Amino acid sequence: MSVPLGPGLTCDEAGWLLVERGWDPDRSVAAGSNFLCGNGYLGYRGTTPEQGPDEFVALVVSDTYDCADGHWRELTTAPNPLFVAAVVDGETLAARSAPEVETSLDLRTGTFGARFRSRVDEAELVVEVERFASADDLHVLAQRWTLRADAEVTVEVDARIDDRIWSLNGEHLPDVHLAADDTVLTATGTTVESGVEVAVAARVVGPTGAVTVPAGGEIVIETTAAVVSSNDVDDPSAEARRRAGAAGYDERAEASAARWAEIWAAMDVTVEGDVADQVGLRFSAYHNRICTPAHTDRLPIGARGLSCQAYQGAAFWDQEVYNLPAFLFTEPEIARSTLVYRHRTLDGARRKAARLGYDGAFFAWISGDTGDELCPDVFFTDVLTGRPIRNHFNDWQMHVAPDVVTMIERYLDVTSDERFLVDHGAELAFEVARFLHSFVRYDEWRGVYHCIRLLGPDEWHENVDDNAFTNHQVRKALAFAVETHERLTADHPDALAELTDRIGLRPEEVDGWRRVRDRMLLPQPDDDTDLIEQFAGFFELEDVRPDEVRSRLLDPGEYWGWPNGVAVATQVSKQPDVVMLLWQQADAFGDDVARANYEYYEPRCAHGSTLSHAAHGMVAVRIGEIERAHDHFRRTAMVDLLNTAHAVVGGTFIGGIHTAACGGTYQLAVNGFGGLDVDGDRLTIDPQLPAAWSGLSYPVRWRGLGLRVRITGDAIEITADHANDASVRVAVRGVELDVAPGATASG
Ligand code: IFM
Repeated sequence: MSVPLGPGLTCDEAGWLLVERGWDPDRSVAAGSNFLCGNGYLGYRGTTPEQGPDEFVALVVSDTYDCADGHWRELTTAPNPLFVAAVVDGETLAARSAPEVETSLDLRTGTFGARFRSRVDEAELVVEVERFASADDLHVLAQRWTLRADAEVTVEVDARIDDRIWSLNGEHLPDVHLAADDTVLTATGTTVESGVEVAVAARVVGPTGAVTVPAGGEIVIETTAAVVSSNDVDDPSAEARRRAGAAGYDERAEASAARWAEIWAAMDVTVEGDVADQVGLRFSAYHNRICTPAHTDRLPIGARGLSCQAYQGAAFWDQEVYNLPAFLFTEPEIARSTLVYRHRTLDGARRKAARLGYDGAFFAWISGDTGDELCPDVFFTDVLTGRPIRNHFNDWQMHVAPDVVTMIERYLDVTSDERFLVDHGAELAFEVARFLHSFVRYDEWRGVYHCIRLLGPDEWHENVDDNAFTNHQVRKALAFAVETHERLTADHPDALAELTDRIGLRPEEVDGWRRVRDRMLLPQPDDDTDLIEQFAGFFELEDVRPDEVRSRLLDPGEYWGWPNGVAVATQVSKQPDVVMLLWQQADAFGDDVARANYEYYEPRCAHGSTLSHAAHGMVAVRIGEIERAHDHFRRTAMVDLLNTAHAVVGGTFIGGIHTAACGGTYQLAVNGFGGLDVDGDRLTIDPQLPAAWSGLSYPVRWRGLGLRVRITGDAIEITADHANDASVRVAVRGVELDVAPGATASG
């Protein structure tokens, strides 16, 4: 039996298989992203083999940043090695025009499927497709294409590398060279500005050209393809050919499925009682994993992953706040390598700080392979005037810098990975502290430090002072830098001496961090209302709700924010800001403050970012508003499946998978409803499930130990892995348990 999720969209009862019936051209951007095959190295959109660039076919390759149009540096889309078309009587059999069509994604193995039925004269023809991006050999894609006919028919089969490429901003591979030897086709090209050679090879097995299919017969084309760039090896073309020819479809499929089984064993969360939530959660975990370049610590997690080139295949603050935490308790080595990426790209952040007149390192708002700022000064257009809008995301939205540092602190709390702190974390924290120290302004009259002229998480209100979220994050990051300095002084003096020497750190700098930490202006809850003001003067803005503001639009495509959008002079926010603070610094405020601010700010939030619902959901769980949190969960888990976000804003394409929502969904399920956290040297579990969930179960990997938590009604069961070499200490609703290897304990 299938379970309905949305128009045309269903899943199986086990919550693994997504199926879409029918063909809705309006959903083609979303469907291609949703049914993406990927593996952190490449992403191949969920389109059918006969489709072309005008239908958003894309093979997005990581580590191929290039600026082709002089404005946007983005990942390169490569020639399509999986193109297969069958032409009968001059007509291409196409899913788009077939009377019956079904596409699917099996999340268990990351396998895309398609099936469409067409009639040509007397013959009924069925095309079936199966495809995956190998989780085992990350350069490899494989596809099996089958055509069945119930009456004899002659078809012209065209299986090749399609060098027509969908690219958002300019042609990155203007000259693609096609070649073929006996068994393998290749396409090679070099990116225009960065000079990266990209090679795609395809081994096509099966009959091509004019083929007669007998009545009741079939033809099968199996393509094993590989993509390699000169950032991987010296001779990408030879390597791509080698990998494409190394093994056939079945062998590749088996190896990939085996790797997926390991990945799911580490991260699969099961929800009992609601199949839609189950599949939404798995869909999110799948995409959060395949958008992550887990194979390297050199590359970022893109805000749209590898589902298309939107947001340039680059990292925002989303990476640390949304994507990374989903790995903290499942594959902590991925969380680590994501932070090592920030360390490796420190020079880019240093260049940005210096360019803008600051010290230390100011992380790019949009960060690619070097850490240099990729966010252009101008990216939206005023739809009413056609004039460009200068948004200040790249120079004023500076909370990304302390956000990275506060996530380092969180990573250390969870993992106690001292080595990371010494080798990478300390330098990151010190360089960010230098930046923050140079950014803040001292107010002699009040004796406090301010953050002025900035942009907090709510992107519609630019040019504000003392944004509560930012000021608190700045203080936290500085406190961490000071503590780290003290810790290294005590425990790792040699490493500190080396670092101090290398970055030229002076003792008075650390004193300066202490001073700012102690005198930072920290917006506090009002004594009467408990409300924290989003930024200085926020409560003086017009107090209206999102619907009222929406009704003032002259054009539905108008940008709501800076400098003169409809939300700017109002208290309507694009996304949580104070609520974000209550999530990220939960311990800093009591439950009453959390409740008052959630109740005040949530109705004034337009949820104009897909980052919004997860944050609200986390705070709603904290204040015991579980059903409201569940509503946020559904909205964040289903944003892509139900295609509820805009693909174009202010004239800029921002479609694709919303990877932050994916990471947020996972956090809301496990750390929110599942109540998983850490307190010193013990795990804490304090769950609160939505009424629709009769059970929740999740795996945990923590400090080298493995366990599974199972919650049903009021019962909580912890089963420790047999392979553990010590007991796991867990506080279940405040009661401490020591669970021996292989044992199960109940709380
Ligand atoms: O980082 C986010 C931002 O908070 C809202 N706009 C989209 C960005 C990328 O997801």
